Amino acid sequence: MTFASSASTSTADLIAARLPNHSLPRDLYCGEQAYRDDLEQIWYREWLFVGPTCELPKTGSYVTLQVGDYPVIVTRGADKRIRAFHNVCRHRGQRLCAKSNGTNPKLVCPYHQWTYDLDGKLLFARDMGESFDPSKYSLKSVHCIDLGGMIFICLAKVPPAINDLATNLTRYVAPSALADSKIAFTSTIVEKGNWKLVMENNRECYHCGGSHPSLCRTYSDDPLMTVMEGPNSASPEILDHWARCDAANLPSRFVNAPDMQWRMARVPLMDTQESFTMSGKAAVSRRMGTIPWNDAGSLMFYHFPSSWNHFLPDHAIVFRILPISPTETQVTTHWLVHKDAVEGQDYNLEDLTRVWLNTNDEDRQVVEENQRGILSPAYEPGPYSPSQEAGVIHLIDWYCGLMASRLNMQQAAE
Ligand code: 3BY
Ligand code: FES
Ligand code: FE
Repeated sequence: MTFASSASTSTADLIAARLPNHSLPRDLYCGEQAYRDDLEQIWYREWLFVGPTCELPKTGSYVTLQVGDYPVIVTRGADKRIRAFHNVCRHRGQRLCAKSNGTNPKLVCPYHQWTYDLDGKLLFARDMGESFDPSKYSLKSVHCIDLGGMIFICLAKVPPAINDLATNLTRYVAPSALADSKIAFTSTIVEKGNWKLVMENNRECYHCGGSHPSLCRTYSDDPLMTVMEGPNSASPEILDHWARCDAANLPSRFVNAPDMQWRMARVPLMDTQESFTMSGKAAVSRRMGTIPWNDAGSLMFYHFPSSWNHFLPDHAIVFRILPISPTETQVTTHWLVHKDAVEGQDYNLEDLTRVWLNTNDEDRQVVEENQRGILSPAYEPGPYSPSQEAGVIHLIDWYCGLMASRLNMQQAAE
């Protein structure tokens, strides 16, 4: 489903005309042009979260994803390195791998069986003649980096700097030992809403009381707990938690990119509860990594445009969003547990997944209704709550700042 935007208003003009601290003009949430511009300026240029490295447990493991027009494949080679490639055969352009994940010793094109090594080199192509030089037909690579067990890719020729995120994320997730984890469960859903509505919804808990009965058993919807505009706006409870974590060398204090593209902080759950379960108790008897206590809370990490995450003592939940159309977004969630935790013995899937399966579905419903309302010609941008929706303001300001500078630069160059 696509919706025509008013042809006369460019994305740059829509952004220039937006009201500060208000939701965006309608066409930015549903227009075809704005969607193309979001792909070109954001999704094809920023680092994007793919998934955890444990999704590629051994040589030959692969995952595929679709970023706008680009099919991408991520593999683990014989040297154990994780690499990303355009998932496009160098013969006549077949999509090389159609499955979302699996294991293959080599990448064989289904059309004429050109065969590539896991590092992208073309190994075999039948009947191509004497002068054919396979070394000229390796898969095209995509920038790929492993940050403490979290895989990111970037489609740009020259990716933006990632050093600051790399240093912080690697340090903050180290106690969760993601390399020693496994995927216990994965859910993939499609929300009929623009990707910015999906991310906006995640950046506030103004809606939590009204929408998330199971999450609210353990997760406080106090904006001082969930938004945290900076290290000093945290509640006394969080400050106490950080002091306790400092003493145990557990990285926990609020750190962020200056433009708020990412933020991480460890916050306690309500009433010293342990995990996002219906009971509030840990879902997995075996803790991950070296996290010292059951009540260490959640290390919350988001990264625009594609991810938010919770690293709990007993499990981690990592989320990836990908735009599918102006009004559709794919949301993939993985539940990670210690690699030696045994299902049915150390955890059961129902306890582990119930709260966030519910929460994702509740978020899907509010996002879809949000999109439906915005599609009305009667919609007009409304004000964000300064206390409850500061996180949404961070997102929208980051988005508008980046889009304005890139679109204006492009215009100047034309
Ligand atoms: O997932 C998060 O980051 C939380 C939970 C609910 C709303 N959001 C701020
Ligand atoms: Fe891949 Fe022909 S298109 S082998
Ligand atoms: Fe929610």
